[in-house]
Amino acid sequence: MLKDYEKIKIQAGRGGNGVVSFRREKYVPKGGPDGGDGGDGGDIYIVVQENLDTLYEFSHKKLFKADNGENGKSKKMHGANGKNLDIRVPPGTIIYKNSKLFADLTKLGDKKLIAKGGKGGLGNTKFSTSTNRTPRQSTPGKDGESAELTLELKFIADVGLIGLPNSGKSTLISVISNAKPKIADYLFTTIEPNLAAVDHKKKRFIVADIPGLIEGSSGGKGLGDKFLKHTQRTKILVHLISSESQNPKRDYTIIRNELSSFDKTLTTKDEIVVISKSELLKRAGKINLRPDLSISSVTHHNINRLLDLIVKKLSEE
Ligand SMILES: Nc1nc2c(ncn2[C@@H]2O[C@H](COP(=O)(O)OP(=O)(O)OP(=O)(O)O)[C@@H](O)[C@H]2O)c(=O)[nH]1
Ligand SMILES: [Mg+2]
Repeated sequence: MLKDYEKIKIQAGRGGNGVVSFRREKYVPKGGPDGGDGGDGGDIYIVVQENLDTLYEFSHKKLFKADNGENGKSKKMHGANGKNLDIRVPPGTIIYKNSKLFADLTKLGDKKLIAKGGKGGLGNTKFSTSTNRTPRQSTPGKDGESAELTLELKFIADVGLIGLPNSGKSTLISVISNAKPKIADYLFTTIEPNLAAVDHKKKRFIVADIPGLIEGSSGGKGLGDKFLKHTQRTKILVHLISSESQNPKRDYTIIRNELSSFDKTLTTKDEIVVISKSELLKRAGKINLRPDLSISSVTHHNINRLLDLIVKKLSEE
């Protein structure tokens, strides 16, 4: 299962305690205070990393803690600070902290402090005054910040590949990228969205295969429309309609209606309308839809033209 929505808990490190201690040296019976401060608790950061396109890790690990600071020591020694913790998420992760939108991280390397570690406490050295040279006071470290996070992943892809089941989306991906998706002559072969990187004429773009759209998806039919959120950030849509269809225009309208029910702005995205399996066209006869292009993933007819068109449109965005 694609993991694109998870809840976790985070706990930044607690500060170490300050300590009460007095110098002990030969021939100095009453040494002054020498208790050191506690170290600060570790902070927690959210970091965007490459090669992650799911929130899978967060489906089984639910609690993330940064290290506590060490307590202070005698000889005015400061306790060590707790180590910070980086929580690594894929590009396109939206983070809610205690149910409030905290950040929408889209770029590799983006890094944000999400929970501050507690301050270390003060050792008794800090309480020494002219009137009190033997303070027995120190303060405890402070708790680190804790929070509940909701992580929601919306893929960052350039192109959303949409179309009814069996329209040839996965086959197209297998022809234009190194991805090896499952391909078969039945509906819902692909059950979750996949990302594939396509290199064409020194340009690279990311395509997301959005499976499972059928009439009624927005009402929960089939796989439902939950995967459509992964098209929201794409720059363009490539809409495949099989030449084998009895009624290509109807196929086209079904998908457009589903897009519109999910999110009206999806229908304003730049779209390339493609008739797939074009080498079967002769048999299928005339079709009632004017596509931008007809392609065949089997004979490779117009595949390069499709890629050219995608690159051109992406450069116009
Ligand atoms: N003749 C011909 N068949 C094709 C072509 N492209 C795909 N097919 C066939 O069409 C069927 C469906 O292809 P898929 O790529 O699995 O279709 P899909 O859109 O990914 O389908 P789902 O994963 O179910 O949504 C398979 O049997 C493919 O071999 C093509 O260009 N020509
Ligand atoms: Mg498929």
